[in-house]
Amino acid sequence: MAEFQEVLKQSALHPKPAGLCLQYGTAGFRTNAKQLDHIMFRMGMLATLRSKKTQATIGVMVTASHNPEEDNGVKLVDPMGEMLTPAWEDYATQLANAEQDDLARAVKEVIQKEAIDMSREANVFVGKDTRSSSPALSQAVIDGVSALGGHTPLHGLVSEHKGECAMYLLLNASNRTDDQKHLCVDGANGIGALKVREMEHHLQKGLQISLFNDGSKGKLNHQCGADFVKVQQKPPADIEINPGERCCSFDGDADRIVYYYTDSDGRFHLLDGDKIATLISTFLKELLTQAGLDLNIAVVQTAYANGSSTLYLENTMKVIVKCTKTGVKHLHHEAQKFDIGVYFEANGHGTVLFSQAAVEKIQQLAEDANSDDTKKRAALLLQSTVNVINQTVGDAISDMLLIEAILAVRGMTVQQWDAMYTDLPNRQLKVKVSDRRVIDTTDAERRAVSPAGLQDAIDSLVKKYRQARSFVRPSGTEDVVRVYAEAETQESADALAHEVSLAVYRLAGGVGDEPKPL
Ligand code: G16
Repeated sequence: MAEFQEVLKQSALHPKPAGLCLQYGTAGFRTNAKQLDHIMFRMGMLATLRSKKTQATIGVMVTASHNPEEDNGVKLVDPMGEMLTPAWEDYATQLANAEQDDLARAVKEVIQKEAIDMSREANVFVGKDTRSSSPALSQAVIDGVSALGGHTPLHGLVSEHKGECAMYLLLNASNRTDDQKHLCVDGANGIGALKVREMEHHLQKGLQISLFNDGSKGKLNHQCGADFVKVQQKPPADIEINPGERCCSFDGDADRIVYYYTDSDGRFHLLDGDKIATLISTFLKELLTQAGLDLNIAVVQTAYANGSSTLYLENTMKVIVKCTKTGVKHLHHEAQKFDIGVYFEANGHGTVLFSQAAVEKIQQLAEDANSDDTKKRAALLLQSTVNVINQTVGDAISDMLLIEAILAVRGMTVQQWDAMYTDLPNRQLKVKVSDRRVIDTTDAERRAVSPAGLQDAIDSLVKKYRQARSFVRPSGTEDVVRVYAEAETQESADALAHEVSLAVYRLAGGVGDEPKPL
């Protein structure tokens, strides 16, 4: 076949370092940018095959999101904007790890298994973040697409402006004071900062943004951004924030958002993905009641969700709560099972999904000339929410617009939002081990089944503290094991996280120095 001559010729220009083995993880491949050229070429080929198979356009996104600037990564996006289907994640790993002289065979295998008609057209959209390595790596993707005869149309995706306009109106029409309109945004020196710059003047009447870390000098995600703020539990390094001022941080590719403020005693308050899910689901539930619409609503979380948030949602809010493995792809699929599925990871990555039936019922009510004012207003607000939210994937900017609109509509301050429930003190740590795959988990990653003895050790450590919980899992985006602990006090959470880290270090092949107490 002519295309395999081309594969061999082109792939020689993007050679795989012999022996290098990488896994398609939580959000695709991620590692130091220097190791990724061959992966990009091969993912270009795989996207082309997927496009031929589905007869639809496939997306390839070159980004390492929250990771440091020197890393990069790639993920494939299916036709409806969803993450790549799991069977194809296995093909991605197989293609990525095929040695150079075995690549043509590995490609042929995918074609045969999936019975792909190679004469079909293929279209692949290639996107990239602002990392310095991204232009060259996305060129490698394009080379991979061309090697199998696919096309990479130059125009970008056209976004849906209808919803954003609806929210602009809402925000602009609200009677917030200047203080309430003010929002500090930390753009993490990434792509979100550039987009906020483009749109801020449209929002001015309802939202006055002070943009920090706009990419003009600082390094991507360095001492700033949603991951830094969430994990360090402090504001970005170079931001001066006044007590009580509402702030938010995006991550490098603007698919995560967390809010925060400091109080008059200088204490830092974080409003993470759990608080965001609570704010949004409370708002939606109220509107459903006002509208008299019988639609079920669920909140999907992961093991990282703060225990207080789960209790509040289940016992006070009385909404269905589900827990899945880490990774938005898992949350997304669970959320699709409900009329309205609100899903957020504690790290601020999430969105809201509305079923087609829910959208239709809301629309009917909004257009029903006989419905009373309360019902109509509720239906219109629900409709605006459907329009503003980016249902295909978490999007920090649309999440921010929705949160700001909810605060404006409810006349709520960030402090009142924060007071909905009190987080249990918690701590997240990382442990380096020689091979993180020795850790295997079950029960939505809440329990470790290997290595032997680790879960027993965690169980007996947890028993030492009140209101305590802890779990460990191998990261799918960094070469580390993540440790999470929460307890009644910060001292207990810190001590528990440290003790569990030591257990991981000792039982799962820790490398480097032993974890030190905090
Ligand atoms: C990605 C995923 C998230 C996940 C995060 C951390 O986020 O999209 O769903 O929570 O990685 O994953 P892990 O703990 O496995 O390293 P992002 O924002 O980096 O794309």
